[in-house]
Amino acid sequence: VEASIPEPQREAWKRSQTSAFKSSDEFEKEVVRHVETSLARSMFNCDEKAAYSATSLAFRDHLILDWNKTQQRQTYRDSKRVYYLSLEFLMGRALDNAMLNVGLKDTAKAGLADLGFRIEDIIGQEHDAALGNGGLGRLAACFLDSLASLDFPAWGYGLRYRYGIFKQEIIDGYQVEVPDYWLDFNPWEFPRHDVTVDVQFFGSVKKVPNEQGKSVAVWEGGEIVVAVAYDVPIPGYDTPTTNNLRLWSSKASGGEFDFQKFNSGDYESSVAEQQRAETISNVLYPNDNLERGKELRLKQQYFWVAASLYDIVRRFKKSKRAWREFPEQVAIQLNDTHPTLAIVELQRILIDIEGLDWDLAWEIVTGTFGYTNHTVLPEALEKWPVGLVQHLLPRHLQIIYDINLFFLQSVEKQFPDDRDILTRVSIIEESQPKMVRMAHLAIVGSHKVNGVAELHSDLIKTTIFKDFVEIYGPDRFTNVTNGITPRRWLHQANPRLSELIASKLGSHEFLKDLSQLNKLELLVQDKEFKKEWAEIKFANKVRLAKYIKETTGVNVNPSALFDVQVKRIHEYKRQQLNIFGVIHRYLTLKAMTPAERKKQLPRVSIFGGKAAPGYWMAKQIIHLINAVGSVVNNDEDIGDLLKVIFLEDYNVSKAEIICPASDISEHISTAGTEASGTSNMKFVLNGGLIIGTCDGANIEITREVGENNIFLFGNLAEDVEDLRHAHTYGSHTIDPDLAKVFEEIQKGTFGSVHDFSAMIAAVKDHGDYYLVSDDFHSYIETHTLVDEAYRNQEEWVVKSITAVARMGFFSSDRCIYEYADGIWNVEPLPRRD
Ligand code: HBZ
Repeated sequence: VEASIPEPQREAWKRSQTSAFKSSDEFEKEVVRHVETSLARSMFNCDEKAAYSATSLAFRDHLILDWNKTQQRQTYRDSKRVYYLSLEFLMGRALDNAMLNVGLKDTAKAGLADLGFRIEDIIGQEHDAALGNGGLGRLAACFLDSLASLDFPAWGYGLRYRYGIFKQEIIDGYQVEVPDYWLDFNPWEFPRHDVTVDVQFFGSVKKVPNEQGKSVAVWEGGEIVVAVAYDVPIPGYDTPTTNNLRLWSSKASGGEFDFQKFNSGDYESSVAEQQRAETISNVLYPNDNLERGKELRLKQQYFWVAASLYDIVRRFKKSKRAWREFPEQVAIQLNDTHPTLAIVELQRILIDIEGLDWDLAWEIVTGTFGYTNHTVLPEALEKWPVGLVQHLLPRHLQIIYDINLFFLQSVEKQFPDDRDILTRVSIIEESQPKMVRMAHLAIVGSHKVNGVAELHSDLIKTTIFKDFVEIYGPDRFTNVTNGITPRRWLHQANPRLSELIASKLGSHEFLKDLSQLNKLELLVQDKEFKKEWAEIKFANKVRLAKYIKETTGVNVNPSALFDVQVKRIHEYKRQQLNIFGVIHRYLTLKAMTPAERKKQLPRVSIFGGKAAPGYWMAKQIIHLINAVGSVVNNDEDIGDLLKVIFLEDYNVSKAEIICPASDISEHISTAGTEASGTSNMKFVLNGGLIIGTCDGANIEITREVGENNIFLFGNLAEDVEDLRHAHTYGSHTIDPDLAKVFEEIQKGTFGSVHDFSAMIAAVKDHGDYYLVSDDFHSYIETHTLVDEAYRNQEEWVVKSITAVARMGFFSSDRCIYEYADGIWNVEPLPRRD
């Protein structure tokens, strides 16, 4: 309040108000101004990088003016806000998105051309913001886009990693990790050096009497690390609403380093403290669906959660409302269990600092939080050793024990004759060492728990969280099937398709209401439309073929069937099944006469994805794919009939080139393991069909697009347990076609027999946990069906159009409405007062 300008001077401010550029002339002026002032360059040394920087700064100015107005309006209205807590935001590039959402891409294109640049080259200069691993992080980014586009008052909170997910290089067929230092120039963030939070670690707890003689806990000692806010504006599509993503960066308290120590000659320890503090936000952990229990990871979690909650509570307190109104003003969504300490931290703030009673505080806490689960894989469920929590966060451990005590007391009352249930649901696992089960804490501390696709939400209710359904009843559990933003994944990635659709539907409204795509079904027999549809797919394949040539040196025929599997490399996602299938195809082709071969349909098998650096088996899978590629791609008998490509360093901006160029994409996880999947949605929305198992969102995609427009294969989730049991206790025979593939590998056809033996042993000798052999036959047969279907291009295009027309459900806008309605109880704000 003290910082605001007094009434009499406000006229002068209003007269001087800045306004954003609208025409290409104004845009050019802004670009030149930024080149000459912000970048201190001139027309004599303005390369594409500088032009990118200046263009971004011009758009940033645009966004931040909208951002200011949005924040003022949201503060003035003081309605309920959503806070999305996620350790990952996989944002990709910002410039193209900003241009499209603001609606000034054509203006910028003309302006840049006038100044001597091609807009695509300028867009291509940007380094991806890659603060995430895979689906979970990208989902957070799609949600931010939808929240802003739908005018919800919403903030994201995350960590400002200095290094995002590593850059992947393929050297001699092996993955090599290179650090992703992306911050040397990032025009999309605003450092807020005045917005800081002191975060405490370690120390001890003592009980002291307060004024009323009641004993209260005081957490003291230990060390302080400072969180500094960096704000990233999130523009909505076709709305002035611009929300905020606040990322925290860590720095040492007491300035850069301890001068006293420095002056007394203890240089090393003064710098060490600074470095220890900065380490917290230094690097993103590169594991997806695996938890390794590292102390630094827990530090990251608490650091981010404590800073975010302090900020949220500070904002709430400005409204001077009563504490019990907190859940009516604040909804906090936990993106997986990574931010679960927020539950404990809010309880701590309310009881230790604000002096509320436990019960009222706990009612506020559970009314505030919602928890989204993204996996049933046991190795991905977070657990922390009690000793580690005790050491790092002594007061939080006490509160966790109290939460658990009250929870178990109520369970005991409910099920007086069942001792086992207490052991099963306890937040503390009585193992050696004892562990804090974060998922249990998240369920107990939230009013809603959701899975991310129907099958997955059913599975969590019947398996890992079954007891909690008994305890709380089914209403605490719900489903919100994932979605993707059509702005980035159709309009931005596939501009020609978006324009074609807009020309037929009469406007771009479908980008705001994706269900309108259904009107395309009326056109499936329109010859001209089908022709254009097919031409666009072909042009996208030509673009990808060019990219493949540039990056791998391999020529691929854009008329071949493009078969794509891009996602993190993981045994449960079964890239090994795909590459075994490719080898089978290769052997089949080799066994043919040249005349027979001539009749075969050419195919390009395209792979991409990163393996977690410590995931040895995933790295072997990458190696095998590359090894197969170097044999097959150079086999003169085969020529164009089969090419095997591994695209290095798959990321968001590459996905934007790859998704529009697939004929078929692979979503082939062992049934019951992939919670949802979201790239399946991206491919279908771009007119590609999919081959998949009955897993995750594939099931709902099938329901929407119809069984004729998708290729399903493999065992069902309900049969997996029995099959695994049979592998271990019965006789386990390997599919004969797969056995031939193994023999070929073991002959050394693809080199490194030793390297690949573990992949084969996993299937043959170690119980084939992921059912590769069980599903192999059905997989191969289904690929034959794909080939047959593709031969009939007429029909294929009809399938492609029909599928796109029926994809409306998978917009992340629909997800956000479901969260807003069923979990957050928030409403959008009107765009203007
Ligand atoms: O979340 C993914 C699921 O595997 C996928 O099925 C789903 O569509 C998507 C969005 O709901 N999960 C992840 O991407 N998980 C992680 O990346 C991850 C990262 C760090 C962890 C654990 C998991 O510690």
